Amino acid sequence: MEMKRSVIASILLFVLIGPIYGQMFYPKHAITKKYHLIKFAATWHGALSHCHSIGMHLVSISSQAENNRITKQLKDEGYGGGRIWTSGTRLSDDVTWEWMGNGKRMNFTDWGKGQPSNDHNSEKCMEIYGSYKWNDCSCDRKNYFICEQDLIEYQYCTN
Ligand SMILES: [Ca+2]
Repeated sequence: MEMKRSVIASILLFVLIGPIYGQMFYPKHAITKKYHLIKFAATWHGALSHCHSIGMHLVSISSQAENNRITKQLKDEGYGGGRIWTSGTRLSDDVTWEWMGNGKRMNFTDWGKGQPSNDHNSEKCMEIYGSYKWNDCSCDRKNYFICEQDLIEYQYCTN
């Protein structure tokens, strides 16, 4: 009986204290992204696996704001006109463009004029090229690429 009572007391304590405990150890946080331009040339699959190997993802671009941020960073790093892999691809069903980095469909796009052109029916991966516009090209091409890192910023209450 005594044993039973202490088990119930422990469960009650856990239920009551749990949420407070959770608040203490999981404060509010926001995820921000950091982009790393990787300056060696790799195929699209090579770029994808390199980013994974360093705990990141090959970059996905989900909005105009994100596109602007990446364009600005490339300019700042002096890579105007360089060809850069992103995780954009239509490899999964040959039709639908999606981001391999985050598994989402490509909603926002910024294709260059006449792109995606699918030259020789062999362009299934997406690169940034020319004036920072998007182009579909062969996944076997060797490009520099951008790995995307999720940074978790904790926001502690001060009052
Ligand atoms: Ca093309």
